[in-house]
This record gives sequence, structure tokens and C-alpha cells, in this order.
Amino acid sequence: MQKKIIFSGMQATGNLHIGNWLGAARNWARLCAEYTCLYCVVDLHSLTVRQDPATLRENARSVLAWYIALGLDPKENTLYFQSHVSAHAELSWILSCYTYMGELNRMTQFKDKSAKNEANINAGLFTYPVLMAADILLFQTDLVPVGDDQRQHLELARDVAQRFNQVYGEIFVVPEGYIPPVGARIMALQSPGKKMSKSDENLYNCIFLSDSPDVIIKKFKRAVTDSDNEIRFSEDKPGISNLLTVYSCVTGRSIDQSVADFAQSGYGDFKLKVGEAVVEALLPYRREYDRLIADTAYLDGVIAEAAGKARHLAAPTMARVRTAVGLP
Ligand code: ATP
Ligand code: LTN
Repeated sequence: MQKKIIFSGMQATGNLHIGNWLGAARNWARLCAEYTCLYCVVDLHSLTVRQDPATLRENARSVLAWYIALGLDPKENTLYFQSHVSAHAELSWILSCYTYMGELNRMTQFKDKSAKNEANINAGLFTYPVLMAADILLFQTDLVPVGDDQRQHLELARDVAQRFNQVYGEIFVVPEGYIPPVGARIMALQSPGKKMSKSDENLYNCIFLSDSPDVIIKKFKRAVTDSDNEIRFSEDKPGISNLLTVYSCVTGRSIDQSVADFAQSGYGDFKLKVGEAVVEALLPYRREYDRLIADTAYLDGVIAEAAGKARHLAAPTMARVRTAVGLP
């Protein structure tokens, strides 16, 4: 029997952080044995926010190197740049003609990002979810492992697929999401009411995968907690619950076990231990990343080969879509 297909992606908007890892990439590595997987660096999506060209290029390569360092074997998985496969943009255009303005208007990410950047509310930011739907539907994807913030975009991709299929027959597989039970929403360390995000201007909110051990410890020590000095997992304790979640993810201890581990601890000791656990868990991945990013020839080879593979895999769907809608 043919393996089912996984597609997912990350933007090249900055350095990856532990939210990207614990919410998404870690599950990609876990699922990859059972599925045929495509993991994309969605560089076209990154253009919805103004980017310095040299930095974007560097970040895109860095994200791809992290994919490999975090356990995705490029021989088994197709790891590529979205912009190298023009079918993404082509399908996105076609699907935009099957997506309603009202649907896009409801997207909370659009509202959040527009509020953050009033000077550049561009059309790409608005149609961002259509390009994401195209990414997914292009490969007849069965499963999309993402963090919790992508739920609404995923639902839109399903709606568009179903709408298209209703008109033209079974052209697209309607994808399912995979959102992990723990780690799907890692919060900002200084403001645990909002999610950790690459493009946060406060660097103390974010633990980057490339942060040195010293910096990681320093950031955890500064993490916002609360005033009652009680370590338990609860909605009214967002800072503490976030740290427990991170600890649970990197150590493999359940939330209950994690709480028990700190039964005798004060906040200072707790934050230090969480920081140390993260440093230890990241160390082997960081070493691998440092090795990979220096190996230009190897990365270039992976990038070129994967682009060819992805183009080849996208071609049958594009052909069916063109025929279905009546393009000559
Ligand atoms: P940006 O700040 O530019 O929007 P981002 O940090 O939100 O970037 P993305 O590239 O948009 O990162 O997301 C890549 C993947 O990581 C997605 O699957 C997303 O759901 C997941 N993800 C992002 N932030 C978090 C988080 N704080 N916790 C868990 N998963 C996350
Ligand atoms: N919008 C996603 C990134 C993304 C994606 C995708 C994820 C673009 N295309 C397709 C899964 C499948 C984000 O994390 N901001």
C-alpha cells in the first residue's frame, strides 16, 4: 500500500525557536517513518512581511539546515524551498478564485499581523492562507502537523478543497491536521498571554534554537512567573504552566510528573532547572546544525535535488486542476 502524505512548512522570517521545534518540527521527525513527507521552507510566505534580501536568503538556508539537524533525513524526506516550485504560486492563484473575501476577513492571523504592521497591510498578507492551502493541496496531503496557531488556516484549506471537489469531482484529498496534545502553543517567556514568535521584537520572549547555553539560562531566569510561589499547571498561572509544558516536552516527563519533580522547589530553582533541561536537550541538535550550516556543498546538493523531487510530485495535481477548470 502507498504511504500517506505529510506536508508542513515554516517561514524564513527569522531564527527558529523552541515553539517551532516543540509545536511542529519534533512531531515531523516522529511521524516521518510512517509517511511520505514534504517539509517546505515557505519563503514566499515570508515576503508578506518586508525582508532584507540577504537576510531572507540566509534565514531560508538556516531553516532548512535546522530541519535536517532536528532529525529529518533528506534522503527520506523532501526538504525544499517553496519558491523553487512554481506550482505553489500557480495553484494559489487558481484557489484564490475559489476562496471568499469573507473567509479571509475572518482570519485572526491577518488581523493580528495587520495590527502589528499598519504601514504594510499588503494583499499577500490577506491571501496568505490561500497560498498555504495551495502548498497542502498540491501534494494530495493527508496530514498536516502544525502548532495550534495554524488551526484556522488548516480549516480554510479543508473548506477550499471540499468546495473545489464539489464543483469538479474528487480532485483534492481533504487534509487532516495534527496538533500535538502538549507543546502546540509555547508562550512568550516575558508575556505568557501571547505565543512565542520568531518576529517578536523582545528577544527575551523567545528561546532560539541557536541561543548559547548561557543565553538560554539567562532568558529562563528572567521568565515572568507570578507572586504566589506555587508550581502547578493551571489556566490562572500562564507563566508557570508554560514552563512546565516546556520542561515536559524536553524531558519526556508528563505534566503531572513534572509538577511532582518541583514539589520542593521555589521559582528561582524551577526556572533554572527548566533552562538546564532545554540546554541539554538542544545540545546535540545544535552541534549537528553547526556542522551542517558550514557544509555549503552538501546543503546545495540537498536543495537542488529536493526541488526537482517536489516539482515532479506536484505535476500530476497541477495537470488535473488545469484540466478540471478548463485551462487550454
Ligand atoms: P512568525 O513570528 O514570523 O509568524 P512563527 O514563530 O509564528 O513566525 P511559523 O514559521 O509561522 O513561526 O511557524 C512554523 C511552525 O511552528 C507552525 O507549525 C506553527 O504552528 C509552529 N509554531 C509557531 N509558533 C509556535 C509556538 N509558540 N508554539 C508552538 N508551535 C508554534
Ligand atoms: N502558515 C504556516 C506556515 C505554512 C504551512 C504551510 C504550514 C505555510 N504553508 C502548509 C503547514 C502547511 C505558519 O506556520 N505560519
